[in-house]
Amino acid sequence: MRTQVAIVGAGPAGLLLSHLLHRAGIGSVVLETRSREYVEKRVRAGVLEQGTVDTLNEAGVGERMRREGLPHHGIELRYGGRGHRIAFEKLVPGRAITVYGQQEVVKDLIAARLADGGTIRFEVSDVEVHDLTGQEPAITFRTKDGEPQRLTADFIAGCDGFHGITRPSIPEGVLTAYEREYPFAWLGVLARVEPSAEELIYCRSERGFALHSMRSPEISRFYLQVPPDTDIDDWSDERIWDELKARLESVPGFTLATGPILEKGVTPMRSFVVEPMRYGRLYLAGDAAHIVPPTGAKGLNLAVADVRLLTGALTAWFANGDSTLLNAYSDACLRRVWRAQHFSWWMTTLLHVFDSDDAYGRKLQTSYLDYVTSSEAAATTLAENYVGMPYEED
Ligand code: FAS
Ligand code: PHB
Repeated sequence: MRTQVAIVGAGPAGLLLSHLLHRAGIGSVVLETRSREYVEKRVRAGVLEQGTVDTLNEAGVGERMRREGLPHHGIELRYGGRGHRIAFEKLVPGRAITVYGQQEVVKDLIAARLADGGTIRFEVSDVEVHDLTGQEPAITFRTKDGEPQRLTADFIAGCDGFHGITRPSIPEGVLTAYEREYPFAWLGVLARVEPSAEELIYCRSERGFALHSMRSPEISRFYLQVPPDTDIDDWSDERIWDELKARLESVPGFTLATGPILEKGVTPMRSFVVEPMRYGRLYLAGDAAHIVPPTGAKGLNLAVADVRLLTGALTAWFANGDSTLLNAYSDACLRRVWRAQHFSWWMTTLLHVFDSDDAYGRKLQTSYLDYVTSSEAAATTLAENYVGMPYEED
């Protein structure tokens, strides 16, 4: 098999890259270890930055998002018994977020690729990359039926997430990794219950962080800060609702509606970046290159930003052999990646309870929250990062 760009991973990064390359007249093949059903059901991110929404609309895959997505023009910071709205319409006029599940974006992209005759090979195995520094890198893998295959290409895109094989295929000593672990995890809950507020609520309670989010007028999404080694089996539905109520029902007049829990799971919290995001003809994009704690809702959106840049760079190379943008790809991505890394770390340290914090540390945290919710300048920094900084290339 041969293609122009071989893409490892059918998450948001790999699928959007394949779609944008197709629109630029560039062929690709996507290899995915999981089944189509699995990737379309995987509940992950829920918040799309303005830039992500614009990118999906411009790429012709935004129709269902426009119909079913929920535009939001603010979020609430809840602490000390009070709620404080960060009003995007006032602080960053014209920019907002859209609540639309990552799995919906994945469904829309898979449907578009297949409708355009794109090639996505699901349920492959034994994926290995070869000859990354040559002119014709290759991927060997087994098909769903166990048939050995070799795919050669001009370029390989590593879009296989944090646990994929492309980043580890880069020889020792080439990459520099930057990492920060957090002393807690998030317990995520999907429930069939009408959201109890119209917007997202980021709540800092003495018992720990809690997030009220949603997927639709009938489906709510919640997160609880829990110890890093939490076993989900220790959390009955009743215990989850009790803890969510204990943290979120901390302002007068707010009652948390409850309902059947459809899914629950524990997600570790980490910050991670590798530099550079390329090696020879292999280019990393999305979680394969960087991870952020979900507090800033940046993970999926960073993958989109990487893919926009990689599409532009590959288009220039295939059009006239110009490798300027390919050579600049990693640095261009990393400028946005590090801005999002800092914002995600900042939101996480602002809103979570750190057992290591002494009384002084907790007073600093409250003071910072007071500042962000009383100063227009401070609130604007949160708002412009949350809705997404403008793309450098625009
Ligand atoms: P992905 O991990 O989405 O996709 C990688 C794909 O590669 C997967 O489909 C995987 O099956 C496939 N793959 C892996 N190894 C392979 C191999 N060897 N060969 C072929 N395919 C391979 N972000 C937020 O903004 N908000 C959130 O609330 C949030 N919650 C999250 C919860 C969880 C449990 C996780 C793990 C992540 C969460 N994220 C969240 C981050 C997440 O949304 C990512 O940022 C986003 O999925 C990044 O997309 P990709 O880079 O495409 O990586
Ligand atoms: C979600 O709805 O899944 C979500 C929203 C905001 C975040 C993280 C996750 O910061």
